[in-house]
Amino acid sequence: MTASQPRRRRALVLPAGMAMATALAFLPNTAATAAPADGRPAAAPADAAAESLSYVVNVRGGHGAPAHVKKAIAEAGGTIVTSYDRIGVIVVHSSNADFARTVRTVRGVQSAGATRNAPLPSAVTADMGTPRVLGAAEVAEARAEAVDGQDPLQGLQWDLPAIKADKAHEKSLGSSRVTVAVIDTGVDDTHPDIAPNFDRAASVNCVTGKPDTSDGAWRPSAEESPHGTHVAGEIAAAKNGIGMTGVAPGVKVSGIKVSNPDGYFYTEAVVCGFMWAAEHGVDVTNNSYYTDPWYFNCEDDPDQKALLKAVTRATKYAERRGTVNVAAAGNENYDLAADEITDPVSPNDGTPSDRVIDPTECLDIPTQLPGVVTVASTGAKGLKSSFSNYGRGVIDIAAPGGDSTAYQTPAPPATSGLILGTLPGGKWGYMAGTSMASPHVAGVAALIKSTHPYAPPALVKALLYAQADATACTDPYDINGDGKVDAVCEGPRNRNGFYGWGTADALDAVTR
Ligand SMILES: [Ca+2]
Ligand SMILES: [Ca+2]
Ligand SMILES: [Ca+2]
Repeated sequence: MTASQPRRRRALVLPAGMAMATALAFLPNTAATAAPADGRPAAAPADAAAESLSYVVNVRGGHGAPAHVKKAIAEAGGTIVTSYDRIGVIVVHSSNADFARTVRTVRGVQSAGATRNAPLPSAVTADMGTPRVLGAAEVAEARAEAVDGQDPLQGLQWDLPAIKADKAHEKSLGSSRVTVAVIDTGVDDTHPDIAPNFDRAASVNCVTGKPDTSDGAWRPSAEESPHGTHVAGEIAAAKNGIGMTGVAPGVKVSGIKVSNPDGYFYTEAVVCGFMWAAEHGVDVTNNSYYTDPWYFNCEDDPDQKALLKAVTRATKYAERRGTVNVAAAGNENYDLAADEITDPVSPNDGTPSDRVIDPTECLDIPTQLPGVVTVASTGAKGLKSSFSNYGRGVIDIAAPGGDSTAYQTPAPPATSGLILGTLPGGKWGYMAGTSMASPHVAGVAALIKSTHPYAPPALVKALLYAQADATACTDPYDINGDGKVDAVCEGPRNRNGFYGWGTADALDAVTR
């Protein structure tokens, strides 16, 4: 099966029996070439001027767009798609190549920028790999070895004991009054492990930047990525005697679909997603992606500045409304605290070029935004995953996202170093990435919220960090064993660049 997958989805597909030589492709310097969608054909930027593009226009929040701004948007050839008045973010389509430059000069417009380089709708098609679907023999073997009181596939989930979730479930599965929203490629709520815990009221399709609440609009199509469905199962697959068990199998999970059919996560969709979560009682959002088309957004670029402002306002609004936002740190083995990084993939819907940026000034959205929980990935040995981004003062916490089985081999009965999750069509399968680490932290945050129902986001985050098990730097870090150091960790055992405050702890979340 060939699936269209988001370019910047934060999962890697690592074959279980990956040979060392092949696995090297995931190591530093070559990590970018191993990124999921680098084979995507580039759209010609010249096309962009001729066809309609999408923009965000930021004005002062709270009162709605002033009439003269609306008029100026229309005069500049823009059509307002929707307006998030509380945060002062207006989503606009325009075919005027000078639209952003024109409206930036209007009184009351604080910033404005194109959210993409590809025209609407994008004609670019991705041809991507898929997760490794669990075979019938593997299911049968896992079922035969299943422990009493556990779901049949739980023996394959080494990631649950890694955060003491198995022990936690003896005390609590989490509260059905808590909802985690999966802001992602869509969620297949008909899956038998997701259906029992699905929150329809908190689910929506935000792909155009404007909520589409029609029934099932939150689901991925057959051609779209299973990524969001995998994430949803990691968080809240039911403990129901079927399949697997999520980190917080007693909480609710919703699907907020924000990626378009080509797999791009554009700013207007992401803003819509956070606003929907904020206004529909969502306690925790999981964000296993970066906003396209820029891996890093620099404030000295007028377009990127507008995208940065729009998503910052939306995440802050959601947090003020009680939502803890959790996000994947990324899969390029970048040191996000370094003086500079060369980003070879942006803009990923135009013509990318090597761009040297300072990651303390140009931000990876949403994971580096203020208030967002930044999650690094660990493998089956509890060490930083070969691909995981890191950085002292940037990483808040670590959790299992898997790694090549050759680098970090799990103890039996688990057989794969990747992470088991749910897949559309009633299947289960393995994926790896910081995309898979973030949901573990979202699940633990949901357990904390279950234990402390009145805790505001700041307290949930404080408990998350205080309860995390301090994990000292791995030094030297030579994850592929070739004698060359692959990344350097800085900081003390309770606050360092690989693991932040430590490894997430599900047992403390339900008992303290
Ligand atoms: Ca189950
Ligand atoms: Ca602990
Ligand atoms: Ca090495």
